[in-house]
Amino acid sequence: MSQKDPGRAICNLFVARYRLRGVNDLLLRALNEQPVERVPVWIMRQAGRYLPEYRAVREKVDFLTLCRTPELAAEVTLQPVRILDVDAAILFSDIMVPLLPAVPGMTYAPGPQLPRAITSPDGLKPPEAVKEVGFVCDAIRILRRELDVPLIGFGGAPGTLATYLAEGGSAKHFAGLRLLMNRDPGQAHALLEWLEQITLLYLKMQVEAGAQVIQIFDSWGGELSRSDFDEFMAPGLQRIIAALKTDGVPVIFFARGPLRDVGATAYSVDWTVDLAAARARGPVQGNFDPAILFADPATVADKARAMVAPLARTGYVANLGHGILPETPVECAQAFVRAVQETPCL
Ligand code: 1CP
Repeated sequence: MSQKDPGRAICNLFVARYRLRGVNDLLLRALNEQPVERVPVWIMRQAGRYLPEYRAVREKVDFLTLCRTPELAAEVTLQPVRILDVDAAILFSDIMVPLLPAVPGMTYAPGPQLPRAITSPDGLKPPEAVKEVGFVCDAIRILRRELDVPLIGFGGAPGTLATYLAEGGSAKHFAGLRLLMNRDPGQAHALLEWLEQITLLYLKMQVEAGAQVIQIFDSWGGELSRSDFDEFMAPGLQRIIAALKTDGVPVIFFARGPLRDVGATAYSVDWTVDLAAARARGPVQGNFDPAILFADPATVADKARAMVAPLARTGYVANLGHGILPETPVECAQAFVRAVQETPCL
């Protein structure tokens, strides 16, 4: 990443302000490749069903009510910061939330369920309708007052959102979008461009409200061939990421499988990717296999130290390679975080 990268400018601003307030800015410094005393760590999907405190809130309200109520969304965002002592918070919401205005009748069970599969933006609301989900911004504003670690905002990549739309929700095999890309490439492009506009507006709303880092989740991008990814997905992702970086926000791009360059500040990689090779290309995040958190806490700590030690310098953010699993023992998540935080930098 070049020194002229605009993402660095805002990062430097936040770093300066945070130093004055004496709060934890390790994530911002690591993404910015500035010196760090230790590697920052957080956990993808760190607020969720593995935490008894989260389940207690969910017993009272359904998932969408939780997302739509800023005080509750802020509360469950804070839970893992308190319980695990992680170095970043991630807004509690879901990748499908910005599509609520356009897709009435969406429910969760536990993954998103749509009344019907959607393969075209025809007849749906224009991208600007995303402004109706302002409750997300209200949650961000509450969180910025409460937090002493950086706040990550997030969205789904257009391709991953399209995967759920084309399927009508969660599915066993996600072939719907790939079928559409072959059956009617023009319509696939139209759907993806509509989602690109929604995503950019939505992420900019979060930044304006106070999100300091953006992570884009492309959970299904790795399912595509290189040429399909390059043709259908990469240009839109590059436009979204370039626009956010111009606004001065560091962007982490998460995908499963191979690391594909889309101009991000940092790449979040899964456990099938060689971490040292990924780090050689630029700032990197990852890539502990969430299944290791099912070993005993001492083994978890040993394996966490083994992952972090060779990379213990700036430009690296420790995390899992994908979201934490709902059955994960809390003490193993805590052992992971603590082991990373106790590993000194080189
Ligand atoms: O029953 C419940 O309480 C709902 C379970 C749940 C939760 C806790 C869902 C439904 N979403 C979430 C929160 C969520 N989703 C966060 C919260 C912030 C955090 O703590 O990290 C985030 C970042 C997401 C993002 C998300 N949702 C992704 C991308 C990341 C990934 O893991 O790949 C995806 C693919 C989704 C879709 C989704 N939403 C919910 C579920 C169970 C799923 C997966 C469904 C499926 O693929 O079948």
